[in-house]
Amino acid sequence: MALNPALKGKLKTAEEAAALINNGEIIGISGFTGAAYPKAVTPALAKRGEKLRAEGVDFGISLYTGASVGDECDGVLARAGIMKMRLPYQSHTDVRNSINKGTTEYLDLHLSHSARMIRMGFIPKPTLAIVEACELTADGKIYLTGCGGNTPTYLETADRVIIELNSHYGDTLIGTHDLFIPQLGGDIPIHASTDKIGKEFVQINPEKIVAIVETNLADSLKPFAAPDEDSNAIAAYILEFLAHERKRGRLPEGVPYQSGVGNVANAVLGTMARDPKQEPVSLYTEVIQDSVFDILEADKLVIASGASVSYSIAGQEKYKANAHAKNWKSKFILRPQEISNNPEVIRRLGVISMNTALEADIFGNVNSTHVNGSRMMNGIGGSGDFARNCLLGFFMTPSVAKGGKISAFVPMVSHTDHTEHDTMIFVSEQGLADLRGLAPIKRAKLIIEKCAHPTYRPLLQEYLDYGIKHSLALHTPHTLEKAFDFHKRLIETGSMV
Ligand code: 0RQ
Repeated sequence: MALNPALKGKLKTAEEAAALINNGEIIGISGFTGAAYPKAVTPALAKRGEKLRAEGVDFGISLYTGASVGDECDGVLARAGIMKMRLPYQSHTDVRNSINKGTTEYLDLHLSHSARMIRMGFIPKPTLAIVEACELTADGKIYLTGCGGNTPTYLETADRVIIELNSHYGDTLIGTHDLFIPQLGGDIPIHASTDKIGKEFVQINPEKIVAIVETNLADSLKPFAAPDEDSNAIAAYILEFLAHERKRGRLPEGVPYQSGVGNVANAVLGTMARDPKQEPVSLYTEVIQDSVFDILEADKLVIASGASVSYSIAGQEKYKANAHAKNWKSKFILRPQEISNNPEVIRRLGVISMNTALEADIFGNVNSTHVNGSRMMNGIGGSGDFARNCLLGFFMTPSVAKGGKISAFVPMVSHTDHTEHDTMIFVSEQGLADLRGLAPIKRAKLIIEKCAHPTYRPLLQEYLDYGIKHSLALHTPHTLEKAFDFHKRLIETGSMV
């Protein structure tokens, strides 16, 4: 794919492109969960910013993404001390530290909301977009790499655009995109996970392109560890429950799955792939990970529709080798995150949703984001988009963290991302609690019995019993003077026990 001669004049080095970025710039980049983020211009920008700051010059930028991005964006910019503001999701240690130190302001947004808020001007529009592409035409057609993300909106709203033209994936992702920007009052006519409603490219005015930087760099995602015992146990409970629901006639065939990131999500999809009784699987999800290959190879994948393909290095090579050879390309649809995570579509399709909680309380509220109510972990990501609008929703977590010092099940969550009105089924390695149709006290009893770790069951039961005797009301019998005793003990003694 030689660069069109009309565009050759815009070729620059990463350093030359970074020199075009001003102090105070709002940069909207491609990238979603470690895929398709810029890898050359942002490290050059970090170096430039660091140098300017060492010379006493004030320099900082705001960074808008699709979701979490690699160290070549989040890590370098946070370490250089030039990330003044960040949205809508991150999961990088250095960004997290910068947020929790108060150096970086963070807008933790539902992933489906961010693009429209920017287009509407509720949040300042990006002044510059830096976008990874695998192909570019002289008339301004941009073919994206492994994510839809918020990229179409950043390309539409930014005044200037820098393209990282990355040859790593070759042409294997061309044709997998379905790019569609919804309009106020307009429909999103997706009636099945396989439906395509948009374009394979983003069209922009080519005059907006101020630099093109050629690269050949992989997404630097770590390989997945084999699922641990807890993840396998959680996966087994979920699959047993789904089989039970199907038998009772409460689970229609063919409804798609969303699974969050990480170990448990991989364990669930891996177990599905190995189960000879498993029916064909459709994914209407946000992040497509290596576990999709197990389903593909078991010949059980109908379609994987998502906002990104976040493959390990080995996974990227595997995809490239099979994209044409086995026509794997036809099994993927990459969408903007306001479509992959769209409440209207999630509800219409009846998605089965699986996400991980940091902690949950006995009455059914979930904290996905804040340790001890104040320390940001990653962000709500897409969990809220799916949890509130799915057909069936699971929140999964090991029953304890930090070697048993922390119980994932507490009297009252220290921060609420998903309210009791949005949660349905909790699962830990101890068991599964189906909360549907249960009033708060019954929920509490079931969560304590099925999901809490045996060490913490008596303490949780004690809180519930005390509340039933002493609370001001018996609908949700909290006693506020004791509601955070678990967290207070953790802060004072290092353990919730
Ligand atoms: O700490 O890394 O120091 O060992 O939190 O926990 O169990 O490894 O689980 O990596 O799946 O992360 C909720 C953060 C879970 C994630 C969260 C500590 C624990 C460990 C990580 P260490 P695990 P995961 C799809 C949907 C919100 C966004 C979302 C998340 C570390 O799943 O960000 O769902 N979810 N998006 O030891 C203190 C507790 C703890 C705790 C665990 N109660 N208190 N620390 N840990 N529980 C993706 C997108 O939207 C893009």
